[in-house]
Amino acid sequence: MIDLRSDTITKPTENMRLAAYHSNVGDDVYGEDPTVNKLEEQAAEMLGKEAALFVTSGTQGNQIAALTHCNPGDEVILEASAHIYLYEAAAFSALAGVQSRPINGYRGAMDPEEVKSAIRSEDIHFPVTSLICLENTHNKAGGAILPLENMQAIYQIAKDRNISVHLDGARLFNASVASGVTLKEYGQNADSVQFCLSKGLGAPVGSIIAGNKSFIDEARKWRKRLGGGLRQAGIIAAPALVALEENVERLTIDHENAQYLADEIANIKGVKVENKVETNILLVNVKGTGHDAVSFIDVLKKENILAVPFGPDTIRFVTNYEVTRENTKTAIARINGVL
Ligand code: TLP
Repeated sequence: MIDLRSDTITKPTENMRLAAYHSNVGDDVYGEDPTVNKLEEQAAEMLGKEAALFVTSGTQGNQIAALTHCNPGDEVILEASAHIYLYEAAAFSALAGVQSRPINGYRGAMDPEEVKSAIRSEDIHFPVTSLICLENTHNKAGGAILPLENMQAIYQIAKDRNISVHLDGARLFNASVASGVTLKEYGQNADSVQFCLSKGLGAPVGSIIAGNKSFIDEARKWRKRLGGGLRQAGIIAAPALVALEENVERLTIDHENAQYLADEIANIKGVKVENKVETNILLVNVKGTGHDAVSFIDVLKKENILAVPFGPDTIRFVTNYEVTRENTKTAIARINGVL
């Protein structure tokens, strides 16, 4: 089976399993888990932030950020195909009680001028704009990298209006490795940053949110309220430390494999790559095969290839460390075989 559904499917490596086995643990709700503390310190340092918090998932990290930055009834500006808007089961409204203000982007990037004009002025009829969310890399835009200048422009606008910026950096390491922009440079252009340990980095569980100390103190309280205060969490923080140590640079391999798939798919009749492949995600339009996304995925499944639908006629392939170059070649041969 060649599993291209997501980079979330990666299983912990032997080193991760060994690290979990040997991890030094304590009760993290008391702040006494040395492995969690080490992970949080290291993650904060990598992003150039004062503090960080280990959370159970990317979704939980994004939601804690909204709960911490916003009050119920506030408005949040985000890109119209942001993960937070499309794929978090409306948690922004269900949990934080905030209203989303979506803005169409280009390859996941919002036009700073449009962001500026979406910020609410003082008016009895209007909600308060308290947060702007960015996503880098942008999932629905096919792993697109937000240009640093775009982030800088939006961050400046936000600061001029005293609005917070949250970066959903579920795949921020992919962006950094591919663009050469450091995590700190990205981190400087957001007040809070969430990144996932359990995607391309390969850890079994968890995400980080980072920000200044008072933000993280409050976020820690929200994590507790949401039932995310874990006890001997070092057992899952230890593999995450291995992921940061061993799996960052190798993300380039996933990017090369995605590019390889895109180049080969370009030669196959009926299928068409929709996005410029910058990282590890590929959006493939299957309309020309006579199938829609769901039925083409069934065809692929019979060939032992897994993918997810990403639109009526679009399927998504995500490369990850379980997928070798040999696998990508086999996938191409199988796709060629059915078309
Ligand atoms: N994305 C998952 C699915 O939910 C679609 C995937 O397979 O890509 N932000 C972004 C940009 C994400 O892509 C995801 C996960 C999350 C947040 C949420 O992370 P988790 O799954 O850890 O809650």
